[in-house]
Amino acid sequence: APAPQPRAATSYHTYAETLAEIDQVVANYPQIARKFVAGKSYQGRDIVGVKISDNVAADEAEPEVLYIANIHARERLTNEQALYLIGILTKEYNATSRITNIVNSREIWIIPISNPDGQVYDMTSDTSAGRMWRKNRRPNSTSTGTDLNRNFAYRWGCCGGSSGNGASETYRGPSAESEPETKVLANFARSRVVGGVQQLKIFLDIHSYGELVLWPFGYTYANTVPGALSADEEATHRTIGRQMANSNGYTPQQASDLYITDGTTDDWFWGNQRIFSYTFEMYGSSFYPSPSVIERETSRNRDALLTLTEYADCPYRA
Ligand code: ING
Ligand code: ZN
Repeated sequence: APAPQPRAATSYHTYAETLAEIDQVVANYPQIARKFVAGKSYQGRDIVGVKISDNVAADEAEPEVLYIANIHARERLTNEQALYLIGILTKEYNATSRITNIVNSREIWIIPISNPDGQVYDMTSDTSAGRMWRKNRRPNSTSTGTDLNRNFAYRWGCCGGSSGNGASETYRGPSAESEPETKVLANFARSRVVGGVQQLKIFLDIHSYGELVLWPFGYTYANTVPGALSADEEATHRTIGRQMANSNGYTPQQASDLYITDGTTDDWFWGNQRIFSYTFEMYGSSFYPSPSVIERETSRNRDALLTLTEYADCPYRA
């Protein structure tokens, strides 16, 4: 019999609907899905994730992968992509061998809404075309909000593509990791260091839009970690990015070839934590594509996401 397919969303999930969906998944699949709260946003909302693995309650010696989405509030397809991934990994477990193998041999952490205050603000009062909000909702000296994807602590503010003006869409914040949401994500990654070894081998930050697969660095056109890794490892990092792009039809490139940025998630996860890091820019020519594309544009990444998860045991990352 064909594997049961998750029912695709027909409208964008609010924060509350996302939490309800997570509760439903963990109730339906308690052996392989567990809810976790990574921490709280500035306004006190839970930053919620789902861990998916066999023996999910145990911390097994399996390579780990972290997926995050909606660090930018208005990038509405990205939460749907995370929920899609949670859906296929659970509903197809013991039905599709590729997924069974992945769930049995990996620990997969998925945080669908990394910026809940911004997401709620963007969706409040209008769920079809939102408020075009990007940042978090913490007040600053001139305005509101820090761009969380400019607030990470690797070469923060060093090189361009972020702003010191609190009114800017790319405001980097008063200091690296100044924002509660940044701290929660970075602390979560640091918490996965067990016995001095980072268990997370792969990180993906899902954005929209532009149909791109990006990899570090953003702060420089160079692609090496100073003094660190083998040329082979650097090359493998890029090869995996190109392989995903080959699968989903996105354009693969180093982040700095799009534009120079500093303080992004990818640069910190790679430069500081030595986790293979990627950013997707999903489909669209706006942040609010018709919900009728959710099914097509999330299932489009099925193979890329499964491939990436499989690469968590890449020998360079053992
Ligand atoms: N674009 C990303 C941004 O934060 C990006 C592009 C991501 C550049 C990661 C460099 C590194 O500007 C959107 N749409 O947010
Ligand atoms: Zn974004």
